[in-house]
Amino acid sequence: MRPLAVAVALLAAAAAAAALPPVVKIGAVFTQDQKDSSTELAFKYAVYRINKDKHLLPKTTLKYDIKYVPKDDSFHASKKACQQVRFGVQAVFGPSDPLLGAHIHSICDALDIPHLEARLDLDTEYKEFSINLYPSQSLLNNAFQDVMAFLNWTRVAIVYEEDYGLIKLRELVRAPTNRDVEIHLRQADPDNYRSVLKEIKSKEIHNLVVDTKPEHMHHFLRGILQLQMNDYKYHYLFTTFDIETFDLEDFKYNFVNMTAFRIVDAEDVGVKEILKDMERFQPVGHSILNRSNIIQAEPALMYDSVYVFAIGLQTLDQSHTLRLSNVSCEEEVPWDGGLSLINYINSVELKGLSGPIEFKEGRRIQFKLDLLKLKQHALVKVGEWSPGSGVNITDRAAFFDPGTMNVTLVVITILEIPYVMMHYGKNYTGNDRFYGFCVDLLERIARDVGFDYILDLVPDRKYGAQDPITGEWNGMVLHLMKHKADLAVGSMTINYARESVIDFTKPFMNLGISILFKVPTSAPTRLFSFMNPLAVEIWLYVLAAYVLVSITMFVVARFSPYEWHNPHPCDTENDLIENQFSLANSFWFTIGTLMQQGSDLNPKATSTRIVGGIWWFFTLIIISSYTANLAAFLTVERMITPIENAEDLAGQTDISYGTLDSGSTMTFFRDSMIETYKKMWRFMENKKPSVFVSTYEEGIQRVLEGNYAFLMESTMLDYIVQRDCNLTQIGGLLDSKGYGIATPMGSPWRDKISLAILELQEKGEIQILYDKWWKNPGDTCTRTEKGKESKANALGVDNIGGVFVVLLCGLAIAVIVAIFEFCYNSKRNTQSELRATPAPHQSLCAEMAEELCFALRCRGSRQRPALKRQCSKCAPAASGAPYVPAVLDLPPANGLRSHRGSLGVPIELPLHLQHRHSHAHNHNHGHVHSHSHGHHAADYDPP
Ligand code: CWD
Repeated sequence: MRPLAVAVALLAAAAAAAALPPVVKIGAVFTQDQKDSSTELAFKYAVYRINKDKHLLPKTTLKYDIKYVPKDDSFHASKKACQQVRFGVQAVFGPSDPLLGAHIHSICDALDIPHLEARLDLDTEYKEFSINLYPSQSLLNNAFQDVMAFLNWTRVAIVYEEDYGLIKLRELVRAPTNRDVEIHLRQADPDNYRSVLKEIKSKEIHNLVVDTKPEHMHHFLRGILQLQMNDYKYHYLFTTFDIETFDLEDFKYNFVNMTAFRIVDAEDVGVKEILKDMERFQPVGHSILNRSNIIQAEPALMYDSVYVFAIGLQTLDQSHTLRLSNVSCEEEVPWDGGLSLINYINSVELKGLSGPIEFKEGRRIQFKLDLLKLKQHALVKVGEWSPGSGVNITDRAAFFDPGTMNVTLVVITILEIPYVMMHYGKNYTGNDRFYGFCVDLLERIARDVGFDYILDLVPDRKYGAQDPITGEWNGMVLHLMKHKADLAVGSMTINYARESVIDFTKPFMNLGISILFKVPTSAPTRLFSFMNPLAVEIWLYVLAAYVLVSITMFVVARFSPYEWHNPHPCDTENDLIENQFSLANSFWFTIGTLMQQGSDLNPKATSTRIVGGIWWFFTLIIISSYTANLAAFLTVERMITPIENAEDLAGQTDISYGTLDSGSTMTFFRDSMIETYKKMWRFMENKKPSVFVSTYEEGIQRVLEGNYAFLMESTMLDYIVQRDCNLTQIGGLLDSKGYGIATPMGSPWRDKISLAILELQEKGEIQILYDKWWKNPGDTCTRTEKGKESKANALGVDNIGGVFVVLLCGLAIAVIVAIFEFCYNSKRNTQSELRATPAPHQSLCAEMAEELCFALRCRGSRQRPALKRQCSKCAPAASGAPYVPAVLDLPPANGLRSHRGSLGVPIELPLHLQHRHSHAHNHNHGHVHSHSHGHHAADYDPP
């Protein structure tokens, strides 16, 4: 008995250690059309591989039961699933159909049997017994959105096929808040793929998200070819993971953009090995891999799901016992081992065919998507996306490089000398018909970037402007917007309105708007043109200065005692003294010096000399300024320019002005917020007949006819004025802008051409081209330069106003000195011993008042008595003894004796006066001394 008991106990212990049963049954449900499909084969291959693997489940064998169910027959599918449950499966795999999948899942959920799926599940609710290896749609939508944002898509068409397509891609429809994306949604099936594509093409939408059924993809691709939507302008982002399995041969080498994600990284070493092994496994006539040994996403996910289950079992084996399920659909009693098994499966982390695998609540949260882009010869990996790090583009050039293949671009242009000109004649065909600056530039750019081109003229002969009412564009801009051309080359100005509907390269030339006008006629010679060097106000000021100085001279001389002298020094009886600066003489003195001729008059007093000196200084400056400017005026050719700048144009209506029609110059004035330009626009808009011209030649013609100013671009203006000496530029530039090569919005050529332009600029090639086409080797009109140099202006107050200030200051000083002299003299007089009166000295004020009265009384007269008055208070003792002024400027002569008066001023008295003088001297206790040295007027010695 004892050995038997021991043996039983050992067997029981062994049974407890082997937690997994030797056979674990699994079920798989496929739709009937999946019979022997790559998905079924991948499932079988996975089971085969796991059973072969001695490490994964060494003591357990997986045994599968496969059921095929008709599509759309959920009843049948449920029945088949129940059969598998009865069979004792520990997990159910599939099916991929969403409807059938939901039914199978409800059975598994009721019986606590793990359900492993690899299908798109749009139901976001948590399912306890489901493990889905297909990435959740919201994460996939994030991936698509990231790519769209990277590509900067602003107008997108989403083409979907399944009814649930809209729910599936709903996150894409909701544009991200930071970007303004216009989305057009269209449901399409093979019957209307073409019409939907046609509509998208007519709407000029070039970016498409394509979510069609994989089995219909070739129809869709054919539609693209039929509608010729297979050039570089179009970009298709496919939602399928299986783009590599489609035949894209027809789309290679034509630069159409095709992008998609793949979930199986076929370049991964581990994946490659499995696929190689799979290839050997596949039965004859059936294949898991396609012709190019690529596995589709569905079989790969099926393979991975079996492995996830196996690893779940393996981990469960380490701590739990897996009790076999013994449940049925009829009893509805859940399997008690199911919960722990699903939990172990949920925590599996694995690197499978579909990359890293991790789950959270049965949903796959870890995976890696490779971003593929069709290049010329093949689909290549250009980036990656994963839930944690988002999109990582490793080959940006793949999206923005138009390639180096021979591609022919349609280039439109407009005839404009010297940018684009045309040879007429049979000898010239194609691009050879055109020549000019822009044609040369295009040739160099095409060579650098690597494209061919067909140059053609824009039919409506317009650059392109937007109608402010309808909002419609015309000209080359419209052509580009409609993708009727790839490039627009010419004197095409880059501006805001255009840049918002088309793209521009970097500018190749800078310019601004200026005024073209007819050369002004020479001013007729005038009789009084000698007046021109000085401004009118200066002439008036000079006249005023002349009068002022003359009067000042007169007044100052009258007040200054040193300007009075005996006119007849030899006449000792003469008791009159004289002042040379009468009113007339004062005017004569100033005019004489102004005319640089001088006069006989010489000021003697300090005050009058100051007046004279400052006036000489004034005349020196005025005359030399006048002479210098007169020389300039005589050498220049004066022109009559009725307008000098845009403000002058705006401020008048006699001369009409206009611009090129539908060009950027016109829109500059139309859209300007500057008052002057607004005013000019109102004038141009309302002027009848129209001031807008359709060609700039017409504008020039109107300018030459006269009374018309043409507002045009400075580069063209330079070209014209160098060649036509009757035309000239008026004023400077009104704005600053550049010419660029225009492309349709989002064109891949823009950046390449910009680079080429920058390179040509740095090498100086654009300057060489400019010189070639602008600099006229023949007779260039240099009149403009001469005109600019020869401008001479009348001197105004700003130029020589200072000399008037100096003059006024000088006069003020002279007046002050004269007052000082006057006061000084009056004071001396009050103390003078020469008074012929024994009367007491009169006060200074009285003396000054008397002197003042006298000066004023003898208004214009040059003479006054030497004894100037019979003072009431100082009446002469005898018969009116004469008063002797402070200075009696008498030359020494025979019979004359010199005295120094009480002022200390030497005086020469006639002999007959000397007696009286000595009398007075005695009377006044002898303050006057006799001197023998004489004084001449010119040798005036100031006090
Ligand atoms: N253009 C213009 O508007 N005014 C001009 O004088 C010349 Cl020469 C041309 C057209 C302009 N460059 C444009 O792109 O619209």
